[in-house]
This record gives sequence, C-alpha cells and structure tokens, in this order.
Amino acid sequence: MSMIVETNLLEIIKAFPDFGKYIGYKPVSEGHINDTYIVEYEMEDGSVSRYLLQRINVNVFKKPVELMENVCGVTSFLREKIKNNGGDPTRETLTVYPAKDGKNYYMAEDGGCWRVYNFVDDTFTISEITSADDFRSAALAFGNFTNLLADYPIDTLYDTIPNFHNTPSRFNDLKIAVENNASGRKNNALPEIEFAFAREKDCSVITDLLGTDKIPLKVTHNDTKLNNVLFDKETKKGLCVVDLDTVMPGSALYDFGDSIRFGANTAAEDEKDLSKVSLSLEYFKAYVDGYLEAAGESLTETEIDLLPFAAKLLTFECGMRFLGDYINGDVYFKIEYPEHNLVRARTQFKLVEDIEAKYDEMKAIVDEIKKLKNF
Ligand code: GN1
Ligand code: MG
Repeated sequence: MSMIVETNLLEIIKAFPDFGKYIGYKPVSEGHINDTYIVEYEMEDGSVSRYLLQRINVNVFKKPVELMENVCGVTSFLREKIKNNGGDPTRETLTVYPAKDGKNYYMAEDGGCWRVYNFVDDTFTISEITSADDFRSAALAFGNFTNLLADYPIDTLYDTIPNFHNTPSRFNDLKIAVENNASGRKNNALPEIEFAFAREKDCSVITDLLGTDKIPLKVTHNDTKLNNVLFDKETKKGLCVVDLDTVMPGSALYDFGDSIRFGANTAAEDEKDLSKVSLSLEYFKAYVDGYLEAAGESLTETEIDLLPFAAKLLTFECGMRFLGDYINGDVYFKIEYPEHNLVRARTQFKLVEDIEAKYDEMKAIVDEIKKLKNF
C-alpha cells in the first residue's frame, strides 16, 4: 500500500466520528468492487470497537449519494422489522454511521466516496461451501431478507446500476465489447465468445416476464454471493445479509440464481482446473429447500418452476460480464493477474455446461421439494 493511500485514509477516518481512541486499520481483501478496511478504536473500558470503512467504487456506482439513500432507507426499515420480531437490530442488519458533517457518506477531495458501517462482531463468512447445512442456512438468510423487504416502498428505490441483471442488455454489452476489442485480446477468447453467442435465446426468458403476475418485481439483493452473509459464530446460522449496494427492484430469481452460481459450484469462482468445476446437486437441493422454506410462500408457480433456469442464466450472465471485462481491458472487476477475468469467465461457462447436463435432475429436485412443501 502506498504512502499516499495511507495518508489519505487517516484523513478519511478523521472525517467520521471519533468512536474511541483510534488504534489503526487493516484492509479486507474480499469483494471485486469496493475497497474495505476495518478501523479499530479503544473504548474507555479498554475494549476494542471495530467499524467498517468502505470506499464506494464510483466507476461502478455512478451515483453514490442515491446509493447511500437506498442503503439507509433499507437498513432503517430492516432495523424496525427486526426489532418488532424480537431480533437484535445491531447484529442482524448493517448500521450506517454518518460522517461528522452529518451526511451518510463522505466525499473526499479526490472524488472518492466513503462510508462507515458497524462491524458485526462474532461472525464469520464462508467463501466455499463444505456442508449442505451451511448453504441451506444462507438460503434462509437471503430468503428472509426478501421477505422482510416485501412491503418496502419499491418506488422509492433508485436503480444503483441500471439494467444490472438485464441479461439481454448484458449480452448486448458483450457484443459491443467484442466489436470494439479495446484490449486487443479478443482472439484469446474465441471459444468463450462462441459459447456465449450460441445462447442468446436464453437471455430474455426472465426479463420478458418481469413485472407481470408471473414474475413480479420485488425488492431484491442482486448480489447474493455466499460471502455476503455473515454467519453467527455461536449458532453457526446466517445472521446478517451485507453488501447492500445493489438492493434494487428485481426478480427473486436473480437472487436465487446468483446464489447457486457461487455456492453450489464445487470449485472456486476463478478455478483454473475446469475438471473441478461442476454443480453440486446436493448443495442445489439444500438451497432450494432453504429458499422455499423462507420465501416460498411469496413465489409464484412460474418462479418456482424457473429456479433451475435461473441458476443457469445468472451463471451465464456473470460469465458474459467477466468475458466482456476481459475484452474491454479489465475496467470493471478487480483482478489479481492479467488473465483473471478470462479464467473467471471460463469457470462460469463450464458451470453453465454442467447445469445444462444436469437440468432434468435439477427440475426433479425442485418438483420433489415443491410437493413436499405443498406449493
Ligand atoms: C461483484 O462486489 P462483489 O464481489 O460482492 C459484482 C457482482 C458479481 C460478483 C462476481 C456491483 O460482487 O455482480 O456477481 O462480483 N458486483 C457488482 O463475483 O458488479
Ligand atoms: Mg458486491
């Protein structure tokens, strides 16, 4: 980390309240978009309090002020619901701490936009599933999140990234990336481009029905990666859903599909050895079970029947985004090495292929659980 960043960071920290005696900060490496730090303070009784300081990536989130309005609206709403349900609002949702100037973000001189959240103690995140139970628990957390927000005034939410899960629009973005070939790397990715172009007809299945009775618009999370759930150290259950930047009107199928893409993959999102990449039917089943348990009542028959398709589509969409970013020259996702986005795209497409091969089994699993739960 360069000295310039360090000096700036102390200035940023000073723009927020003095929660105690400042001890120091450390960077957190998770997440492909924002920069995150844990900042520590010593309290009067000698205990240590932690806060989460984040720089919002304004290249990705062009309107951070609107974004923070969404986040504050949603977290205040959740806080009330959690309180009324007898839960602990300090641990079961995030709290935004305003800067000293009273705004819920701090705009630095260099245009960086910063915010501070509580750090939820005694929790852990999971980056790779090793037990079906944990995955079921994540499904309950995300399903419950959608339920709690079911009566949130959806019209008050800004689209923090317009067309975020609009797959036809993502397909079009990929076509443009290929045409422009800004990085000159298109020829390294010809099989992947062909793979994507062969699946154009899948793209509009959800968007064609979105907003109708079959797939109603809901307040959805839109980034339901497994590591966006904090698990309670004591109970080992999903406790708090985090990363609320993309909470927007969307489809429950987006949330379901993206969870499967990441969590039911038998390998990491950027596994290079494609023979390790496959869809775990066991994990898929656990997630369907948990998701229907938590949110099934509010899902339509079309939505339930499209769960396997959503797993495929959201995986495909994410693959197209990684591929497009590789061809555009890595302008969106953080990367650790030059081919990282291409590797991620290949992993997603391998998973799409495996989902296609297991499609009938996935449908049978959904049908079985649907029957068991009387949906
Ligand atoms: C990004 O920030 P993070 O890592 O939770 C991305 C998601 C992708 C994901 C792929 C705002 O999420 O859409 O699915 O990477 N977030 C945004 O790992 O683009
Ligand atoms: Mg995110």
